[in-house]
Amino acid sequence: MKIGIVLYPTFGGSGVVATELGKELAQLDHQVHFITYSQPVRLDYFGKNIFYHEVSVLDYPLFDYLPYEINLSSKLVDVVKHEKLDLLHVHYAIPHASAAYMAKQILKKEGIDIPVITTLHGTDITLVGKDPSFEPVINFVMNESDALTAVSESLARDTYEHFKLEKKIDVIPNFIRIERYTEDKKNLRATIAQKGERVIMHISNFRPVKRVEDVVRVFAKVCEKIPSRMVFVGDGPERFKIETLCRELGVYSKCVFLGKIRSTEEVLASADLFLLTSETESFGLAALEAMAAKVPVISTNQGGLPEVNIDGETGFLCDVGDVDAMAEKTIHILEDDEVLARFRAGAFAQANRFSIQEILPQYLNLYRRVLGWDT
Ligand code: GMT
Repeated sequence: MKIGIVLYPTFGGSGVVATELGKELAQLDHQVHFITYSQPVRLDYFGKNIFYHEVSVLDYPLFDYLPYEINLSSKLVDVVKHEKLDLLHVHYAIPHASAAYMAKQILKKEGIDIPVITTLHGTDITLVGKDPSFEPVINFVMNESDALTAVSESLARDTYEHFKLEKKIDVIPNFIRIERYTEDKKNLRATIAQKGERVIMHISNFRPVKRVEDVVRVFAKVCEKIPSRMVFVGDGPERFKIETLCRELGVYSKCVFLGKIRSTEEVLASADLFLLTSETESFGLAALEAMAAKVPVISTNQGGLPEVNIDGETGFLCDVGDVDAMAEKTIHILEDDEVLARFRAGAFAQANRFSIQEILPQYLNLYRRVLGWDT
């Protein structure tokens, strides 16, 4: 198959999932064309089946807002036509699904029928898509997609609830490339923490939905009982506020801010526990990455997180904002080596249920169904 993958090239989970999917498809001898505005952060090699098409946006003084969607649609027409793609798989509905719809109509006029699969990732539905300024278009292009997938049962439910869908959503969970997390990693623990300290980690884009302030409050309670270090990975609009809160709570000297890191597996190998305190998460890929590194997770119980983090087995689920409960559960896991080892084993077993080997066939079966090749 010749597959076009449209994605955000950034550190967020949707870009990571889209890139890893494409790389695995290329390993299986499919031809994969990534189409976006810069080289995806996880596209760390080029092979015989991997191609990258950069969308450049024409700047013109009249434009206050760059017409990226139009440039993307034009690029999609060009790549589908000249690379003879079999299908387009777009990740994150905004603006990729509407750009693909426009390209599909243009190509239809030229006698080319290109199937479009839209994968919903979460904030494209729960935060942005359902806003009246996006809803009519997103509702329309979801219904016009040849297939629609969501990364969790929870996200599928949210989508049915907030939109007038005329089509079934296929739930295909996010996945993990386990070997990325099990290969020997240089242990950064000695550079991050002092001997005997536990390492607690948080990875996110530091947006309000992540409630990173709760991570700080949990850590401030935990480090009163457990010698520990807090490692923040990622960056975003809330980072300054978080650093300020660390100083206000007197824990700044025990915190390490590493910023954006391309390969989170390098740092996760040095963690003992992962905190994810989001208002909601359609899936929580960062939590699954932690589990692949044998790191138990304390997370909130919203959205798709209960489909990933199993309470009492891979970590614990707590109500949003309940920092007392999250601190208590964190201490429970970190204060005893045997308890920590048990949760590490549970986390790793769960990660293997979401391995790319388990999940990729679901995407391939969907592609064949959409192409009518499954007969
Ligand atoms: O908000 C983010 O974390 C970024 C966003 C994205 O588009 O990368 O993440 C969403 O997609 C990820 C991959 O499917 C999911 O694991 C995240 O849970 C989801 N974020 C939210 O729903 C808040």
